[in-house]
Amino acid sequence: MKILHTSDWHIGKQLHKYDLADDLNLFFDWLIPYIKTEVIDVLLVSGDIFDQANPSQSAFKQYYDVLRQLVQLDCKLIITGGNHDSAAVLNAPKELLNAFDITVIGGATETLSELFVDVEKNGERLVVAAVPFLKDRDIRKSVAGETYATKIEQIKAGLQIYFSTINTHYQNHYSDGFFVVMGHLFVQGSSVSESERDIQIGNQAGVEASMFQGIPDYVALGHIHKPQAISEEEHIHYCGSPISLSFSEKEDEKQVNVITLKDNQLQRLEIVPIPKPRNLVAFEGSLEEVQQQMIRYDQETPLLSLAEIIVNEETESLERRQAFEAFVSEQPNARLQIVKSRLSFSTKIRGASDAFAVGTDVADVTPMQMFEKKLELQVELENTEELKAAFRDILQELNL
Ligand SMILES: [Mn+2]
Repeated sequence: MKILHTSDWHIGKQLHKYDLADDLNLFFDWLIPYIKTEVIDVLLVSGDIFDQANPSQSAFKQYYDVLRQLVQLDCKLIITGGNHDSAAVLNAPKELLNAFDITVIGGATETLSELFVDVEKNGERLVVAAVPFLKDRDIRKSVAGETYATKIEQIKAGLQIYFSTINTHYQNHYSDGFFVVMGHLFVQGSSVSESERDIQIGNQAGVEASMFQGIPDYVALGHIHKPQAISEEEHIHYCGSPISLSFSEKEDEKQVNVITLKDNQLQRLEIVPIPKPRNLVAFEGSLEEVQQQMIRYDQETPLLSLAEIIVNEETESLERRQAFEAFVSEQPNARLQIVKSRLSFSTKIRGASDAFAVGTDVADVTPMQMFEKKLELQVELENTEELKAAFRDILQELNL
């Protein structure tokens, strides 16, 4: 039996308003024949199917188009919700998709047994605990008046209990199969990129890999976009997003993980690279330096390269600002599309300083960064740390 692990498709994602639908289509055009020729029996998608809780109509179309192609293959699909997904949106067609041998677990279920999927094929038995992204309320009973640190500890303890109950359920009901646990969460030891939403308070609520107690035969994680093994020995892996979703992922080699079973044991784990649909590039320096680098850029990929430009100039002047704006708007190289640009000055004119560098798009600023900037401007405030902690709690409650 062969299992393919992927995650974080983020259908509908735009990179600084540039639609990445073509990138995903190229991934799907590669994935479908791969599943067919390699005879993949089970496809696991560990969360963040969509980029938005309320996907656009074109995002839905892309999702159903790929599902339609997948159901024509003899491959069992297991899809879980991530922090970007709305459980209700993913679950809405659940029963219909079930009729096509697609299991969808949008969010935490009433009972743990509902998360278990038992797949038997060619004399092999695979047991999947399809754990979706777990919301705070799924794992923690909020206690009024507690401190921030204890809440984090509570989330961690809650996750630990949750996953150990999953292990116990497996041991009590299915102990002879190959056991895969899916999850969409931050497991400590992983390095993050810009595009993972600041959920569960960044890194602080990360859990240790030991939480899995070495019981699953493979842990198929989603949430972190950079592919990585958290534990080689215990087979705990992030397969990463199939396409680059932010400039911080520009160097990542994207992959899917393929697990081959023999006699209900792991026979082989393959890291299969995904062909790169486009380059994301960053150019930094003075305006002249950036101009030169951009003109020299000559790499060709199936899709247009997307550029981030960061211009640092010595002294602030209107003339430099205008030159920068003209440069950005003229798009100096046909192989490149500038999607993100920023201008900053080492020496500011007195009084001209503003909260963010010129060219900073409000979409690039997280709510937390915006709040911190606002606090910086309120010089008379003394309890800023408390305010930050309270603001973090609000963001967390709202799932932002
Ligand atoms: Mn994600």
